[in-house]
Amino acid sequence: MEFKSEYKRRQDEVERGLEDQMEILEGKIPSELYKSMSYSLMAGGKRLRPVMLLEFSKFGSWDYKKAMPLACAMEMIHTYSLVHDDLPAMDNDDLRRGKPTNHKVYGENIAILAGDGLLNYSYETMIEGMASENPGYVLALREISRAAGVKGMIGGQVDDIKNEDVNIDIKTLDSINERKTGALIKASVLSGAYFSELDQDKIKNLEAYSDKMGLAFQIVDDILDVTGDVEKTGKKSGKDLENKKTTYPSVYGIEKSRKIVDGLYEKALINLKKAEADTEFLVKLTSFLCSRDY
Ligand code: GRG
Repeated sequence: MEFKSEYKRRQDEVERGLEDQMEILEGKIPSELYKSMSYSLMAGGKRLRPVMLLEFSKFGSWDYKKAMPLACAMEMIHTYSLVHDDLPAMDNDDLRRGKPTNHKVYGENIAILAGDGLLNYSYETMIEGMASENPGYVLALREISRAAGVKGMIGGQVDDIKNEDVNIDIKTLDSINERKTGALIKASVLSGAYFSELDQDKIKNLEAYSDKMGLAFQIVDDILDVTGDVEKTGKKSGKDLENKKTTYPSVYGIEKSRKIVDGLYEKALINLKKAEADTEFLVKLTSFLCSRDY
C-alpha cells in the first residue's frame, strides 16, 4: 500500500465533506463571515483528525460515510481553535498553514467571530447529520463535545497560557498537553470507535493508544518548532526558540524527545493490535503521526 496516495484519497473525501458543509451556508450568512470561515477551514491542513475519525468508523456494521458530519465537525473545532490561538491576545501568530493568519486578513473582530462561527456550526453539523439509527453516534457526539470543552482543550489552553514563562514539571506539562492537543486526537479515535460500536475492551485499548498518540503528536510538533521545519508546521522557522515555554525538547533535548516519541509509538502499536484495529493504513498513520514523514 502506498500510504501517501491512500492518505490523499481520504483527505480528499474530507475536503469534499467540508465543501458540502460550507456550501450550505453560502449566501445565507454575511459574506465577510463566510469568507473568513472558509479561509481557515479550506486552507489545506492535514485533516488528520477527520481522517482518523472516519478510519475508526469503519470497524462496525454501519456505513462509515454517515460519520462524515462528526468528521467535519472535528475539523471545524480544530480550525476554530487555531484561529483563536493565533490571535494577538493568545499566540499572536502571523502565519498558519503557510498563509497569513485569519486576523491578519480579516481583522481581529471578524476572526474571533469566524472562530465562534466554526465552533457553533460544528455542533449544528453533528446534530443535523445525526445518524440516529446508530446508538454510537450520540456517544461520539458526547466524546467530541467533552474533548473540545472546558475539561478538555479549552481548560488545557488556559493552563498553557497561565504557565507561560514559568518552569513547570513534566506532570503539569503532560496534563496540559493531554487536554490542549491530546483531547481532540483522542476524541477522533474514540468517536470513530463509538460509531463502530466497538466493545469496551477494544475501547479501553484505543483509549490507551490515543493517549500515547496525543502526547507523541505534541512532542513531534514541539521538535519541529525547534528544528524550524516550516514545510511541516506552516509556521515561522524556529518560533519556539523565542519563548520560554516548557516543552519536551526544552526539558529533555531533541534526541531524548525523539526517543520518547519512539517509545510511545511502540507502545501505541501494541494497543492498536490489541484492539484489533492494526490495519495497514492505521499502522502507517500511527507512524506518520510520530514523524510527519510519509
Ligand atoms: C483557542 C480554545 C483554544 C485552543 C487552542 C490547538 C490549540 C488550542 C493550540 C494550538 C497550539 C499548537 C500549535 C499545538 C500543537 C499541536 C497542534 C494542535 C498542531 C496543529 O495541528 P495540525 O498539525 O495542523 O493537525 P493542520 O494545519 O495540519 O490542521
